[in-house]
Parts: sequence; structure tokens; C-alpha cells
Amino acid sequence: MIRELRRAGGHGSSSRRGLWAAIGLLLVAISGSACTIPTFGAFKGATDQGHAAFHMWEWSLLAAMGVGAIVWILIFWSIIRYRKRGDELPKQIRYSTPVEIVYTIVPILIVIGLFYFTVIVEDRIDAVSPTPAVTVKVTGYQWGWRFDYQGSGVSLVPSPNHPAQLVLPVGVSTRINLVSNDVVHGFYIPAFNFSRYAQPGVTNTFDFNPTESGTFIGRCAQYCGLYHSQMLFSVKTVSRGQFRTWLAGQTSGAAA
Ligand SMILES: [Cu+2]
Repeated sequence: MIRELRRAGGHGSSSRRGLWAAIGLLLVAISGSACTIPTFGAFKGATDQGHAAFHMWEWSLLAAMGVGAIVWILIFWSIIRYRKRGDELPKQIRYSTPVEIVYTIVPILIVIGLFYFTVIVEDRIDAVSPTPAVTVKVTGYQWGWRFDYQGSGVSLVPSPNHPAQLVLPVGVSTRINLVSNDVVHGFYIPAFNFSRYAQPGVTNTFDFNPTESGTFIGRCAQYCGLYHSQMLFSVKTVSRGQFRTWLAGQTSGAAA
């Protein structure tokens, strides 16, 4: 039996070459996927703020995959390097101060890194323009969303079969003042990678800078009562010219 083990050990250099080849392939696969910018199931974001959130998500996952790869490499290295070679007990090591320092310091560094980048991205998402092109008061209530374009007199109020559609211009800042008339609602636009509570007595202020035109679904992300599921809305992003025409059409429609 021992002779057989020794013979198996004789192939150590080729199995080690195989291990390094596998590690190399794994690293190439990880770096290759970074070049094509994987979305990992998230939206790329149809606003500047949404892009920032997406990049945070993407790089966090790549970092997690890197940490995961290192852990797997260490596991397999330990399995192969310290596999059982005989009946003799290996040297017993406990209370290894250097190892304990490493596995305390490394997670702390990871948390500090994640915290640092999260604060930077949060600041970018929360930054508001001093001169927004459009200001919309968004009101959540049981059960719908109402959009008031401030300074223009345009109000979009949903009816039971027609959820309101928030129209935004592309390429400029729109200020949103989010409020609730009754209970807590969640103003959620998946394609914008954005969700914020609408709370009674609180005005949540933030900006959207849409980067592409399209129509995106919106939902209430907070269970708020019996007809929560009816709290649908949509967002349509259009060029600045189209937005001006649309707003003028709404104003003349309201006056008629
Ligand atoms: Cu709701």
C-alpha cells in the first residue's frame, strides 16, 4: 500500500502542472468575462445614476469571484499538498498567531474596500443638480402614483385601468420630490436600478439623468395594503424636443 502511494507521489510534478494549468484557465476565464462586462442579471441602467449602481454591482461581483477563486485555490492546494501520506500523525499546529492575524485583517480590508466604493457610488446617486431642467412631485397613495410637473401646471393622475406614465427628457436632470399621502410605498424603476421609499411626512429628493429613450415599467416595492399590486406606473424617456412638445400638449389639453 505504501509502495503504491509512493508511486502515486512520483506523478506529483505532472499533477501539479495540471493544477496550475487549471488555475491559469480559471484566471483567463475571469479576466475574459471582465472584458465583455457581464451584467450578472442586473440592468445596465438607463440613467447616469443607474449606470453607477450597475458598475458597483458588477465590480463587487467580480471582486467576490476573485475572493472565491483564491479560497478554492487554497482549499485544493491544501487537499493536494497535505494529503495523507502515511499513518504518522502530521505536526499539530494550533493558535497560530500569524494565521489568525491574516484571517482577521483580510476580511476587515474587504469590508473597508466595499464601504469605500459604496460611499462613492451613493454620493453620485444622491447628488442633485442645483439647476434641474424639470421638477416633478411624485405622490404615492393607496393605490396609485400621481405626477405633478411643478411650474407647468401639468398633473398626471392614474385612473383604475390607466396607470400614470412619468415622461422624462433624456440628457438633462429631472428633480423628483417623492412623497406619500398615507402609508409607506416603494417607488421602484427596475431599469433605472433605483428604488426609494415614499414616506408620509417626508420628502425624498433625488435626480434622474436618463441616458437613453424608451419605456420602462415602474412598481411599488413596498407591500402597502390590499390593492398594492395595482400600484403600477411606467416611465417614458424622450428627447428634449419631444418632451417640450409633449408638455405643451398637456398644458393646452388641460386648459381646454
Ligand atoms: Cu404601494
